[in-house]
Amino acid sequence: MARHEELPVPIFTSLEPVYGTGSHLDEAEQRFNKLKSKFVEFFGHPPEIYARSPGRVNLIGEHIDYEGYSVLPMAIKQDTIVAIRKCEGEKVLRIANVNREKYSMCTYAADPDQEIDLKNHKWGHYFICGYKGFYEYAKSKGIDAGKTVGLEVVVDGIVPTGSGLSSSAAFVCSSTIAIMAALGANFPKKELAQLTCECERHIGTQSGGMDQAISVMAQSGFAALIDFNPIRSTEVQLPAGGTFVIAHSLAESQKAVTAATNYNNRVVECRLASIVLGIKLGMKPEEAITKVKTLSDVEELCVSFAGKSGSSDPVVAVKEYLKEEPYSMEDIEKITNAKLEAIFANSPSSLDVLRAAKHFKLHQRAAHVYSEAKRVYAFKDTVSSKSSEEEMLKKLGCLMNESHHSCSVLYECSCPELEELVKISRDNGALGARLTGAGWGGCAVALVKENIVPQFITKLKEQFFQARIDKGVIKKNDLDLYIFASKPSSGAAVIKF
Ligand code: NG1
Repeated sequence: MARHEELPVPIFTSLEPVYGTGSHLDEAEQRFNKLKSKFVEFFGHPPEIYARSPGRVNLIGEHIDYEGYSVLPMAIKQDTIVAIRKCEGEKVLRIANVNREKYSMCTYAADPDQEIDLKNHKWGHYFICGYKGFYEYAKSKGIDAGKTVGLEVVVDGIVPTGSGLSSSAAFVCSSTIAIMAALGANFPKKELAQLTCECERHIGTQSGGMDQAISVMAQSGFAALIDFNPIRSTEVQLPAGGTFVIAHSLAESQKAVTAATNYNNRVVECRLASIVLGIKLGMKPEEAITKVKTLSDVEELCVSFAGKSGSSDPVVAVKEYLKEEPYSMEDIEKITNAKLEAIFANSPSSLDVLRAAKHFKLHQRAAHVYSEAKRVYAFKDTVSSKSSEEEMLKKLGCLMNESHHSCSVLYECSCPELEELVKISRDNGALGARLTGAGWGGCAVALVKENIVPQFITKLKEQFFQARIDKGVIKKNDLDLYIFASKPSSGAAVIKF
């Protein structure tokens, strides 16, 4: 039997298979009805087809997907729905949003080769990522995508933006799948996961593939271990007595805007760390520069170095060969025998990083990546072990706490609001709590025993959110958008009524 990621995106004729029953279904029905009536209001007729893709919460494995390491996220119920209709006449893409006050209609030419104007950030750019991605993929596979046509589109997204819950991937994946369905194609889920990861890079971040992979491939009731190169997803059954509570720090993480100093900066630092390690461990500089792309590429060298002292931990090599003090550009160029601008000449977003950076922290970033990669497997092994549920939850909580410490101290992707939220979560009985997603704002995720979830949420509302309500940062009535318990939800789907 084919593994589920080999299968195409499921096509449903009703909402139950996606949203289950009860209040989730009622809420979804209302959203689909509203989306349809907005479509009629904007374009004068109903859509032909809908596609939806969820956001995700990453349970463990932060900032390691782009280094080639496995991660362990789960899909959440909040998703983005894209309603779409082809229009044969005009070759224009019209992208509207149910929330027209916040997101005004964006119009683009129906041209898959168009460049995205990164200097002029617009919400509709994420749809264009999917549009370009669809055609790039079709071309690479020799699939005839036919003549370009106009598209009318209305979007309804309820994954909070800038929250570390991957609203961007939910939007890019639902857009790509809607375009694919409107044009009569359906690619296997793992191909879609790969293509949506690549096409989201048109927005300027050098993202790994975690968010798109889980959004496309998630299965209701399970978290997933996602491996890369090739992409593969393995179901992970979480212990029933624990619940993951997600809370927003209310600091918005503007990943695309801060890419040069935050997200892409870390990608570049990891590349530099891996090149320096490669050279220190015996590679010729030219060879390291051309062959080594990620820390996983030099892991074997590091492990065999560690082996000399009876260890198998790559961090032993990091401690030996990467100094803790920040490196200047010149320090690194002395080791690489090449200008950093030359090494990154083909990557404009990396050149932006070099222009913005004062120095580079290689020891800390590599130590985070190697140790976090191990924690992902320790998490997976713990849930599949024979330990009692009590022990299992305790161990998972510890791993989450260690992950947060590493993100905060070594990777420096936390912020004061996240630190406060994590501390309050632990003080109120969380077995473990950590930032989730890229960080620098956005959400924290806490592992809480099922039986204390209501009181845990009440305490966080009192101790973290009340002061923000008093200051007018958020409205009391919106609190449930900012703190909620989450169970693993289903992945992407096409809906055709
Ligand atoms: P967020 O910003 O939380 O959606 C980003 C990346 C992931 C991963 C995490 C950090 C994108 C689309 N996603 O997630 O691939 O690297 O940061 O673990 O850039």
